[in-house]
Amino acid sequence: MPTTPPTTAPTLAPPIVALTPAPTAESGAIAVDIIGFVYEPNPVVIRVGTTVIWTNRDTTVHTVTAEDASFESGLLTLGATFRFTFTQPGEFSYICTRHPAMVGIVQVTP
Ligand SMILES: [Cu+2]
Repeated sequence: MPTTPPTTAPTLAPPIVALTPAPTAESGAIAVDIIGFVYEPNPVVIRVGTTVIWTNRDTTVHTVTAEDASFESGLLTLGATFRFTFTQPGEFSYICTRHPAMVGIVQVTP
């Protein structure tokens, strides 16, 4: 005789809810625009391992330069992008070397 199957129905696992940020061109990446001499959005708060992609939307050349020199975009012309993956938690400020009043912050949480 085969074993009697359990009479209770198996419990259905709750649906998996994807905790994804707003869609970007690349899954898991955060987009920051450089527009009107500001970084937008700013600051950005991300998890360790997240890639930030900056895109220059100005006709003026800008840079994305970490104040601790951990990343450096070089000169970004209109439409140019720069990406950096943050692998350490902390607060990282960056500037545009052409316009040092432009300051951005990336907060990286563990
Ligand atoms: Cu600039």
